[in-house]
Amino acid sequence: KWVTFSLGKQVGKKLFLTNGETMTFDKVKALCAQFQASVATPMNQAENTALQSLVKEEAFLGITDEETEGQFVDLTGRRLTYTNWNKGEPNNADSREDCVVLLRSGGWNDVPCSSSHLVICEF
Ligand code: GN1
Ligand code: CA
Repeated sequence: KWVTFSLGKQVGKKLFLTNGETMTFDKVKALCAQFQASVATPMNQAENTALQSLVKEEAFLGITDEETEGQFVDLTGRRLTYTNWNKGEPNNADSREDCVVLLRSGGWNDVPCSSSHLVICEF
């Protein structure tokens, strides 16, 4: 099956690309990995703003606390050096929010990994 990345944004050496599809977090990870890419993980405010300007819907970030509740890490397991949590987040609502989305405001919210959101890969 062909995947076309139709929308992208470069910031520094990093390139964010999306094909506009929404899917669960496991599928986002698998799709990005298929292209030797990772799931979008903003490392600073410039990258977060670039991501925010790229799309008009909530998108998964490559950040989870699946391993240790309350300890959010990137997909290489490293603790975060930059965060942009929305007010009141992360709140682990219903005790089942281990994934993270970028909100339209640019803020971050933890959500269930089983929910479907936009895929953005980073190269
Ligand atoms: C949403 O629907 P509600 O209010 O229970 C959101 C949570 C947020 C919360 C913020 C699945 O929860 O992650 O923390 O709003 N749930 C989902 O008020 O996106
Ligand atoms: Ca939440």
